[in-house]
Amino acid sequence: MNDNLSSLVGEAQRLFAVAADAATLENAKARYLGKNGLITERLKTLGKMTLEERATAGARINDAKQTIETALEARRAELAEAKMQAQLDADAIDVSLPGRQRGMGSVHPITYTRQRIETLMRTQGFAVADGPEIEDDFHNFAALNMPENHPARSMHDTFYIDNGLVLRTHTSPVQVRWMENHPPPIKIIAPGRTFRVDSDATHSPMFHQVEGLWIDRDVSFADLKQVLVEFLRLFFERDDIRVRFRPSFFPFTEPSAEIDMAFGEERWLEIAGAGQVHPNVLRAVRLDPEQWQGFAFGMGIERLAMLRYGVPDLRLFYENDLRFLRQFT
Ligand code: 2NL
Repeated sequence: MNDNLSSLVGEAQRLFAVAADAATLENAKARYLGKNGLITERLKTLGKMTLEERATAGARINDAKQTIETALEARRAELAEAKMQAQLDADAIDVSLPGRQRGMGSVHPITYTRQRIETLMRTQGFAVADGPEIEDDFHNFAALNMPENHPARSMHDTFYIDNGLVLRTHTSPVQVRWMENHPPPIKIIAPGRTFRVDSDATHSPMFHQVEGLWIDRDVSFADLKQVLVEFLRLFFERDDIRVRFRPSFFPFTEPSAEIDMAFGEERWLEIAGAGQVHPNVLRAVRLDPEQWQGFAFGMGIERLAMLRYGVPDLRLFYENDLRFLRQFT
Protein backbone atom coordinates (compact mmCIF):
# COMPACT_ATOMS: atom_id res chain seq x y z
CA MET A 1 0.00 0.00 0.00
CA ASN A 2 2.66 2.45 1.11
CA ASP A 3 5.02 1.50 -1.76
CA ASN A 4 2.13 1.53 -4.13
CA LEU A 5 1.24 5.09 -3.14
CA SER A 6 4.78 6.39 -3.41
CA SER A 7 5.25 4.80 -6.84
CA LEU A 8 1.98 6.47 -7.85
CA VAL A 9 3.41 9.82 -6.77
CA GLY A 10 6.68 9.18 -8.63
CA GLU A 11 4.77 8.16 -11.75
CA ALA A 12 2.65 11.35 -11.61
CA GLN A 13 5.74 13.51 -11.19
CA ARG A 14 7.39 11.89 -14.22
CA LEU A 15 4.23 12.21 -16.34
CA PHE A 16 3.90 15.89 -15.42
CA ALA A 17 7.55 16.50 -16.20
CA VAL A 18 7.23 15.15 -19.75
CA ALA A 19 3.89 16.87 -20.48
CA ALA A 20 4.93 19.25 -23.27
CA ASP A 21 1.84 21.47 -23.17
CA ALA A 22 -1.03 22.52 -20.93
CA ALA A 23 -3.58 20.11 -22.47
CA THR A 24 -1.33 17.05 -21.94
CA LEU A 25 -0.63 18.19 -18.40
CA GLU A 26 -4.34 18.59 -17.57
CA ASN A 27 -5.01 15.07 -18.98
CA ALA A 28 -2.25 13.72 -16.74
CA LYS A 29 -3.79 15.52 -13.77
CA ALA A 30 -7.17 13.84 -14.45
CA ARG A 31 -5.46 10.42 -14.26
CA TYR A 32 -4.66 11.04 -10.57
CA LEU A 33 -6.96 13.76 -9.27
CA GLY A 34 -9.96 13.50 -11.61
CA LYS A 35 -13.37 12.14 -10.56
CA ASN A 36 -12.21 8.55 -11.11
CA GLY A 37 -8.51 9.32 -10.74
CA LEU A 38 -6.12 6.95 -8.99
CA ILE A 39 -5.79 9.18 -5.88
CA THR A 40 -9.51 9.87 -5.83
CA GLU A 41 -10.24 6.12 -5.91
CA ARG A 42 -7.85 5.64 -2.94
CA LEU A 43 -9.71 8.29 -0.98
CA LYS A 44 -12.97 6.45 -1.63
CA THR A 45 -11.59 3.32 0.10
CA LEU A 46 -11.28 5.21 3.42
CA GLY A 47 -14.96 4.71 4.16
CA LYS A 48 -14.54 0.92 4.39
CA MET A 49 -11.67 1.10 6.91
CA THR A 50 -11.68 0.99 10.67
CA LEU A 51 -11.08 4.20 12.54
CA GLU A 52 -7.36 3.51 13.22
CA GLU A 53 -6.70 2.33 9.66
CA ARG A 54 -8.46 5.38 8.31
CA ALA A 55 -6.34 7.80 10.37
CA THR A 56 -2.97 6.55 9.07
CA ALA A 57 -4.12 5.71 5.51
CA GLY A 58 -5.98 9.05 5.23
CA ALA A 59 -2.90 10.98 6.23
CA ARG A 60 -0.71 9.12 3.70
CA ILE A 61 -3.17 9.51 0.83
CA ASN A 62 -3.62 13.18 1.54
CA ASP A 63 0.16 13.57 1.71
CA ALA A 64 0.46 11.90 -1.69
CA LYS A 65 -2.37 14.09 -3.07
CA GLN A 66 -0.64 17.19 -1.74
CA THR A 67 2.69 16.22 -3.36
CA ILE A 68 0.99 15.56 -6.70
CA GLU A 69 -0.84 18.90 -6.55
CA THR A 70 2.40 20.73 -5.79
CA ALA A 71 4.10 19.01 -8.74
CA LEU A 72 1.14 19.91 -10.93
CA GLU A 73 1.27 23.61 -9.95
CA ALA A 74 5.02 23.74 -10.53
CA ARG A 75 4.70 22.20 -14.01
CA ARG A 76 1.79 24.51 -14.88
CA ALA A 77 3.97 27.51 -14.02
CA GLU A 78 6.89 26.09 -16.04
CA LEU A 79 4.72 25.57 -19.13
CA ALA A 80 3.18 29.07 -18.86
CA GLU A 81 6.65 30.56 -18.56
CA ALA A 82 7.91 28.54 -21.55
CA LYS A 83 4.91 29.60 -23.63
CA MET A 84 5.50 33.28 -22.81
CA GLN A 85 9.20 32.91 -23.64
CA ALA A 86 8.39 31.27 -26.98
CA GLN A 87 6.06 34.17 -27.80
CA LEU A 88 8.71 36.71 -26.88
CA ASP A 89 11.25 34.87 -29.03
CA ALA A 90 8.86 34.75 -31.98
CA ASP A 91 7.98 38.49 -31.68
CA ALA A 92 11.51 39.52 -30.79
CA ILE A 93 12.53 42.89 -32.22
CA ASP A 94 14.81 42.48 -35.17
CA VAL A 95 16.76 45.71 -35.02
CA SER A 96 17.99 45.19 -38.58
CA LEU A 97 14.43 45.59 -39.97
CA PRO A 98 13.36 49.02 -41.27
CA GLY A 99 11.27 50.96 -38.71
CA ARG A 100 7.52 51.30 -39.06
CA GLN A 101 6.75 54.56 -40.84
CA ARG A 102 4.86 57.06 -38.72
CA GLY A 103 3.02 58.91 -41.57
CA MET A 104 4.25 62.49 -41.96
CA GLY A 105 0.92 64.34 -41.72
CA SER A 106 0.52 67.69 -43.46
CA VAL A 107 -0.49 71.22 -42.58
CA HIS A 108 -4.14 72.00 -43.37
CA PRO A 109 -4.38 74.15 -46.53
CA ILE A 110 -6.23 76.90 -44.64
CA THR A 111 -3.56 76.95 -41.92
CA TYR A 112 -0.87 76.98 -44.60
CA THR A 113 -2.60 79.82 -46.45
CA ARG A 114 -3.05 81.83 -43.22
CA GLN A 115 0.64 81.40 -42.36
CA ARG A 116 1.66 82.53 -45.84
CA ILE A 117 -0.59 85.59 -45.55
CA GLU A 118 0.98 86.42 -42.17
CA THR A 119 4.49 86.16 -43.59
CA LEU A 120 3.66 88.26 -46.64
CA MET A 121 1.94 90.98 -44.61
CA ARG A 122 4.81 91.11 -42.11
CA THR A 123 7.10 92.00 -45.02
CA GLN A 124 4.88 95.07 -45.47
CA GLY A 125 5.25 96.02 -41.80
CA PHE A 126 2.00 94.61 -40.39
CA ALA A 127 2.02 92.97 -36.94
CA VAL A 128 -0.19 89.90 -36.47
CA ALA A 129 -2.87 90.21 -33.77
CA ASP A 130 -5.29 87.68 -32.35
CA GLY A 131 -8.11 87.66 -29.81
CA PRO A 132 -11.12 85.74 -28.46
CA GLU A 133 -13.52 83.85 -30.74
CA ILE A 134 -16.34 84.51 -28.26
CA GLU A 135 -17.08 88.22 -28.15
CA ASP A 136 -19.32 90.72 -26.45
CA ASP A 137 -21.74 92.95 -28.31
CA PHE A 138 -19.54 96.03 -27.98
CA HIS A 139 -16.45 94.59 -29.65
CA ASN A 140 -18.25 92.60 -32.35
CA PHE A 141 -20.93 95.20 -33.22
CA ALA A 142 -21.40 98.45 -31.30
CA ALA A 143 -17.81 99.71 -31.60
CA LEU A 144 -18.01 99.02 -35.33
CA ASN A 145 -20.76 101.55 -35.84
CA MET A 146 -23.51 98.95 -35.57
CA PRO A 147 -25.54 100.04 -32.53
CA GLU A 148 -28.50 97.92 -31.38
CA ASN A 149 -31.32 97.81 -33.94
CA HIS A 150 -28.98 99.01 -36.69
CA PRO A 151 -30.14 97.29 -39.92
CA ALA A 152 -26.53 96.39 -40.82
CA ARG A 153 -26.57 93.80 -38.03
CA SER A 154 -28.83 91.62 -40.17
CA MET A 155 -25.95 91.33 -42.68
CA HIS A 156 -24.34 89.09 -40.09
CA ASP A 157 -26.28 85.92 -39.29
CA THR A 158 -24.98 85.61 -35.77
CA PHE A 159 -24.57 82.60 -33.49
CA TYR A 160 -25.72 83.91 -30.11
CA ILE A 161 -24.44 82.37 -26.87
CA ASP A 162 -25.50 83.17 -23.28
CA ASN A 163 -25.23 86.57 -21.58
CA GLY A 164 -25.30 88.56 -24.83
CA LEU A 165 -22.08 86.92 -26.04
CA VAL A 166 -21.67 85.88 -29.68
CA LEU A 167 -19.31 83.80 -31.81
CA ARG A 168 -17.43 86.61 -33.57
CA THR A 169 -18.87 87.22 -37.04
CA HIS A 170 -15.60 88.79 -38.24
CA THR A 171 -12.12 89.41 -36.83
CA SER A 172 -12.76 93.18 -36.54
CA PRO A 173 -13.15 92.89 -32.72
CA VAL A 174 -9.48 91.86 -32.56
CA GLN A 175 -8.60 95.18 -34.18
CA VAL A 176 -11.00 97.09 -31.92
CA ARG A 177 -9.28 95.56 -28.88
CA TRP A 178 -5.87 96.42 -30.33
CA MET A 179 -6.92 100.07 -30.81
CA GLU A 180 -8.17 100.14 -27.19
CA ASN A 181 -4.76 99.00 -25.96
CA HIS A 182 -2.24 100.57 -28.35
CA PRO A 183 -1.82 104.20 -29.42
CA PRO A 184 -1.36 104.89 -33.17
CA PRO A 185 0.41 104.37 -35.43
CA ILE A 186 -1.35 101.01 -35.77
CA LYS A 187 -0.49 98.57 -38.53
CA ILE A 188 -1.91 95.10 -37.94
CA ILE A 189 -3.64 92.15 -39.51
CA ALA A 190 -6.09 89.94 -37.60
CA PRO A 191 -6.45 86.47 -39.11
CA GLY A 192 -8.63 83.80 -37.56
CA ARG A 193 -11.83 81.80 -37.32
CA THR A 194 -15.18 83.51 -37.74
CA PHE A 195 -18.75 82.23 -37.55
CA ARG A 196 -21.98 82.97 -39.38
CA VAL A 197 -25.26 81.05 -39.74
CA ASP A 198 -24.76 80.17 -43.39
CA SER A 199 -23.99 76.96 -45.29
CA ASP A 200 -23.69 76.19 -49.00
CA ALA A 201 -21.01 75.64 -51.70
CA THR A 202 -19.43 79.03 -50.98
CA HIS A 203 -20.40 79.57 -47.31
CA SER A 204 -19.38 77.54 -44.26
CA PRO A 205 -20.76 78.28 -40.74
CA MET A 206 -17.11 78.46 -39.65
CA PHE A 207 -14.73 80.22 -41.97
CA HIS A 208 -11.53 82.24 -41.79
CA GLN A 209 -10.98 85.89 -42.31
CA VAL A 210 -7.98 88.12 -42.39
CA GLU A 211 -8.64 91.74 -41.65
CA GLY A 212 -6.08 94.50 -41.90
CA LEU A 213 -5.90 97.92 -40.24
CA TRP A 214 -3.47 100.77 -40.78
CA ILE A 215 -4.04 103.94 -38.75
CA ASP A 216 -1.76 106.95 -38.78
CA ARG A 217 -2.02 110.70 -39.45
CA ASP A 218 -2.43 110.45 -43.21
CA VAL A 219 -3.07 106.86 -44.34
CA SER A 220 -5.25 107.01 -47.48
CA PHE A 221 -7.00 104.94 -50.15
CA ALA A 222 -3.79 105.22 -52.17
CA ASP A 223 -1.96 103.33 -49.41
CA LEU A 224 -4.79 100.77 -49.34
CA LYS A 225 -4.34 100.10 -53.05
CA GLN A 226 -0.56 99.86 -52.75
CA VAL A 227 -0.73 97.43 -49.80
CA LEU A 228 -3.40 95.23 -51.40
CA VAL A 229 -1.79 95.05 -54.84
CA GLU A 230 1.60 94.27 -53.29
CA PHE A 231 -0.06 91.54 -51.19
CA LEU A 232 -1.76 90.03 -54.26
CA ARG A 233 1.54 90.09 -56.19
CA LEU A 234 3.21 88.12 -53.41
CA PHE A 235 0.26 85.82 -52.71
CA PHE A 236 -0.45 84.80 -56.31
CA GLU A 237 3.22 85.09 -57.34
CA ARG A 238 2.27 87.22 -60.33
CA ASP A 239 3.50 90.63 -61.50
CA ASP A 240 0.53 91.48 -63.69
CA ILE A 241 -2.06 92.07 -60.94
CA ARG A 242 -5.03 94.17 -62.09
CA VAL A 243 -7.59 95.37 -59.54
CA ARG A 244 -10.72 97.50 -59.63
CA PHE A 245 -12.50 99.24 -56.77
CA ARG A 246 -16.31 99.17 -56.78
CA PRO A 247 -18.21 101.51 -54.45
CA SER A 248 -19.83 99.56 -51.62
CA PHE A 249 -21.16 99.90 -48.10
CA PHE A 250 -19.90 98.71 -44.73
CA PRO A 251 -21.07 100.36 -41.51
CA PHE A 252 -17.47 100.49 -40.20
CA THR A 253 -15.87 102.22 -43.21
CA GLU A 254 -16.61 105.37 -45.21
CA PRO A 255 -16.06 105.45 -48.07
CA SER A 256 -16.23 101.69 -48.70
CA ALA A 257 -15.21 99.61 -51.66
CA GLU A 258 -15.26 96.07 -52.90
CA ILE A 259 -12.05 95.09 -54.62
CA ASP A 260 -12.02 92.78 -57.62
CA MET A 261 -9.01 91.15 -59.17
CA ALA A 262 -8.71 90.17 -62.84
CA PHE A 263 -8.23 86.49 -63.68
CA GLY A 264 -7.49 86.24 -67.39
CA GLU A 265 -8.76 89.00 -69.72
CA GLU A 266 -12.34 89.41 -68.67
CA ARG A 267 -13.01 87.50 -65.44
CA TRP A 268 -13.20 89.80 -62.40
CA LEU A 269 -13.50 88.12 -58.98
CA GLU A 270 -14.10 89.87 -55.69
CA ILE A 271 -11.20 89.34 -53.31
CA ALA A 272 -11.65 91.93 -50.55
CA GLY A 273 -13.88 94.52 -48.94
CA ALA A 274 -12.26 97.65 -47.60
CA GLY A 275 -12.57 101.33 -46.82
CA GLN A 276 -11.44 104.27 -44.71
CA VAL A 277 -12.21 103.55 -41.05
CA HIS A 278 -15.47 105.28 -40.08
CA PRO A 279 -15.04 108.24 -37.65
CA ASN A 280 -17.55 106.59 -35.27
CA VAL A 281 -15.28 103.52 -35.01
CA LEU A 282 -12.33 105.75 -34.09
CA ARG A 283 -14.46 107.56 -31.49
CA ALA A 284 -15.59 104.22 -29.99
CA VAL A 285 -11.95 103.49 -29.10
CA ARG A 286 -11.34 107.13 -28.00
CA LEU A 287 -9.26 108.14 -31.02
CA ASP A 288 -9.82 111.65 -32.42
CA PRO A 289 -10.92 111.35 -36.09
CA GLU A 290 -9.47 114.83 -36.66
CA GLN A 291 -6.04 113.48 -35.70
CA TRP A 292 -6.08 109.91 -36.97
CA GLN A 293 -7.27 108.16 -40.10
CA GLY A 294 -6.58 105.00 -42.04
CA PHE A 295 -7.96 102.04 -43.90
CA ALA A 296 -9.27 98.63 -42.98
CA PHE A 297 -9.92 95.64 -45.20
CA GLY A 298 -11.28 92.13 -44.91
CA MET A 299 -10.63 89.01 -46.99
CA GLY A 300 -11.87 85.44 -46.79
CA ILE A 301 -8.98 83.00 -46.36
CA GLU A 302 -10.92 80.06 -47.85
CA ARG A 303 -11.71 82.20 -50.89
CA LEU A 304 -8.04 83.18 -51.33
CA ALA A 305 -6.99 79.52 -50.99
CA MET A 306 -9.65 78.41 -53.51
CA LEU A 307 -8.43 80.99 -56.05
CA ARG A 308 -4.77 80.16 -55.57
CA TYR A 309 -5.18 76.37 -55.73
CA GLY A 310 -8.22 76.14 -58.03
CA VAL A 311 -10.41 74.46 -55.41
CA PRO A 312 -13.99 74.41 -56.76
CA ASP A 313 -15.94 73.88 -53.51
CA LEU A 314 -15.33 75.43 -50.10
CA ARG A 315 -16.66 72.33 -48.34
CA LEU A 316 -13.64 70.29 -49.49
CA PHE A 317 -11.61 72.07 -46.81
CA TYR A 318 -13.82 70.64 -44.06
CA GLU A 319 -14.58 67.07 -45.16
CA ASN A 320 -11.28 65.73 -43.78
CA ASP A 321 -10.56 63.69 -46.90
CA LEU A 322 -6.81 63.08 -46.63
CA ARG A 323 -6.49 62.57 -50.39
CA PHE A 324 -7.52 66.22 -50.70
CA LEU A 325 -5.76 67.65 -47.66
CA ARG A 326 -2.38 66.03 -48.38
CA GLN A 327 -1.96 67.81 -51.72
CA PHE A 328 -0.99 71.20 -50.35
CA THR A 329 2.19 70.86 -48.30
C1 2NL B 1 -15.26 91.68 -46.31
C2 2NL B 1 -15.25 93.06 -45.78
C3 2NL B 1 -14.17 94.48 -44.24
C4 2NL B 1 -13.37 95.84 -42.47
C5 2NL B 1 -13.66 94.59 -42.99
C6 2NL B 1 -12.80 96.93 -40.35
C7 2NL B 1 -12.29 96.76 -39.09
C8 2NL B 1 -12.19 97.81 -38.24
C9 2NL B 1 -12.62 99.03 -38.62
C10 2NL B 1 -13.13 99.19 -39.88
CL1 2NL B 1 -11.57 97.61 -36.69
N1 2NL B 1 -13.22 98.14 -40.73
N2 2NL B 1 -12.88 95.89 -41.19
C11 2NL B 1 -13.57 96.95 -43.26
C12 2NL B 1 -14.09 96.82 -44.54
C13 2NL B 1 -14.40 95.58 -45.05
O1 2NL B 1 -14.46 93.21 -44.66
O2 2NL B 1 -15.83 91.45 -47.33
N3 2NL B 1 -14.63 90.75 -45.63
C14 2NL B 1 -14.54 89.40 -46.03
